[in-house]
Amino acid sequence: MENRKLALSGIQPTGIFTLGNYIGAVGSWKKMQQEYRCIYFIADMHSLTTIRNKEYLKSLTLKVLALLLACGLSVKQNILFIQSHVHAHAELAWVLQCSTQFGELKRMTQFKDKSLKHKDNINAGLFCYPTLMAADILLYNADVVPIGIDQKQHLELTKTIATRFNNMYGETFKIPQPYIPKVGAKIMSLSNPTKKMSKSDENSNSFISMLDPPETIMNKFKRAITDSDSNIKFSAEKPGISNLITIYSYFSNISIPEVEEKFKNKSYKDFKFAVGEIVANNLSPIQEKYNAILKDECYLKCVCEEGAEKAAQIANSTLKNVYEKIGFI
Ligand code: AQP
Repeated sequence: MENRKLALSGIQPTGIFTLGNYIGAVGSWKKMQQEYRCIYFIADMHSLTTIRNKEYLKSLTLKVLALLLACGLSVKQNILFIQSHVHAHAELAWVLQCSTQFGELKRMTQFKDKSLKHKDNINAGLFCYPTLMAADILLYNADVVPIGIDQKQHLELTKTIATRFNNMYGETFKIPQPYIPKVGAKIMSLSNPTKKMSKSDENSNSFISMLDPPETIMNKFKRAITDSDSNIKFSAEKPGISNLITIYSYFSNISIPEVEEKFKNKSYKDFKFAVGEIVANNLSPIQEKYNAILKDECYLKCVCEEGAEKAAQIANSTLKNVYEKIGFI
């Protein structure tokens, strides 16, 4: 009997993912593969809330899959699949929507933020996004969900929905816990460090894409907005330099005070160069692997098929149990 805990998480193919997605989530996914049983998926159904371009979505989904593999996710150890391939996600989401209050969804900050960002397309899917996310998690009875801090509110709602369902129909779902990294839970935009780094930001200088070449990475860090001070010190009043310190700390595996000590007599210019260099050096091997994996369409197809089959087995059994509990015959 397998007694390791289960970790589950997903990423939307709304763009090639950024350094923020990597530090906040995908990097933890990789680290967790030894200690946990892991299920990871590409959330193409979620991305439909903002993307309405068929070819763009198709090609991004495969690219994100190749990039996850290049980041070191093992399909031998984990289940890796595409969300829309497992129909139980949509089905359970409907059931959970009927156990979720309008007021609860209305309070979600991501809905408010994305409604402002996509004023011409405030669709019902965007509003109900957290109930689909709850289905994603509860179908697999995940113990922990590795996420960046921006998704914490959605996970809290998942816990509320699961508890409510359990109270109403009897013990059905495990209550999941968030797993938020201590360093890098919210990597900020390079052009506006009070805003989260996002892969769909229209300003490409605001984020580091995992596929940016070294020169682009160096340039983006060189142009990163920092304050007028010159001390390399982490503080809430200095979000720009603090963001860069966080990124350096993550890749160098040294603590934030150690980063401050290491660069205490250096200028912002020198530090930005060091951050660019360490990021470029860490992304280069991932990019090389990505380019090789993306060429092998047969392999990618096979990964999707095997992943979906394994995921569906677990998800369908949970859904069957739920349908019995709610009285579907
Ligand atoms: N800036 C960030 N810092 C740390 N973690 C982050 N995450 C996202 N941005 C940061 C985490 O990455 C995981 C996957 O995110 P997602 O693709 O499901 O959606 P998102 O949170 O909406 O990410 P983006 O990059 O901001 O996408 P768009 O631009 O499409 O809205 C999640 O665990 C998230 O917490």
